[in-house]
Amino acid sequence: MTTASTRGPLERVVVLIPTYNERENLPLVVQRVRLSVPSVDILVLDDNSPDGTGEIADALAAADPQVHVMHRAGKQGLGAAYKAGFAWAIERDYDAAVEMDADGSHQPEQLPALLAAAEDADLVIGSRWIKGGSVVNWPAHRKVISIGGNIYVKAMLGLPVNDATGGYRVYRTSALQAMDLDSVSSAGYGFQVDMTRALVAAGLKAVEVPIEFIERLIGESKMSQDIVKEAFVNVGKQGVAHRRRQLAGLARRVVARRQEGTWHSE
Ligand SMILES: Nc1nc2c(ncn2[C@@H]2O[C@H](COP(=O)(O)OP(=O)(O)OP(=O)(O)O)[C@@H](O)[C@H]2O)c(=O)[nH]1
Ligand SMILES: [Mg+2]
Repeated sequence: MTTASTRGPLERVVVLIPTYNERENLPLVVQRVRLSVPSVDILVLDDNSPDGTGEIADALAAADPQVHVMHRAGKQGLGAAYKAGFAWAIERDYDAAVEMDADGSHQPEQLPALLAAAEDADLVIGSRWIKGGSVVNWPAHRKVISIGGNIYVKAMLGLPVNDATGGYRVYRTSALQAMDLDSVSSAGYGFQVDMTRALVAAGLKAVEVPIEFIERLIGESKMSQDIVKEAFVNVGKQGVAHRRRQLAGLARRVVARRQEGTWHSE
């Protein structure tokens, strides 16, 4: 298990930016990251975007040695792209990997606050739903889905965070190595929840830092009903398993105390 003693300042950080049809957004977000935290590297994970985002990423990488690109065969979902990015970061001995959307929703200018919190945590989640967090330009139904989804997740899985679906994150690579990444299978929003569950299950520490999340201004959303459904069903299944384990643990404790003679029913 990773403990506080193995944490501390992050020397080498890579920002993972998954892209699918983000040709207009990518140059801007890359520039903002480089200006906000000049020491960090960037890895663009492009799933062969039909709009040519991959070529734009190549041009950015050619102009800046701190920008890298991974070209992937086709659209395989956010989760698969991030997992490939985590492996890339671990292989190259980065101390931390950041998850950041390309569409400007996650503001690079807020990255220093997330990185500072990561000095004493294994996972930092940029949170919309704690004090100081906010969402700009979301219609009421998106807020309801997100807040309701997070209440559902908390009730089912008992996770110690308010924004388990949030996708602006810093992971220590030591945590990514310590947790069971193979148990994380969801592709969409469920991926973020699943990652949080697996990290907490490994005894690692997740904290939240408030962020202002800004809805994308340019380009199309890849959010779909299927992604929401996948998250709902998976969290439900895991929630039942989680509560079952809790009940089994309670039953074991009752039996053990009875045997010790320290359990007295009223
Ligand atoms: N590599 C890769 N990136 C993806 C895939 N799906 C989405 N993305 C990227 O993941 C990030 C988040 O996707 P969005 O479409 O913004 O999803 P969202 O933020 O949940 O939806 P909106 O709030 O409507 O923008 C963006 O940078 C996308 O380009 C995918 O299958 N592969
Ligand atoms: Mg978005």
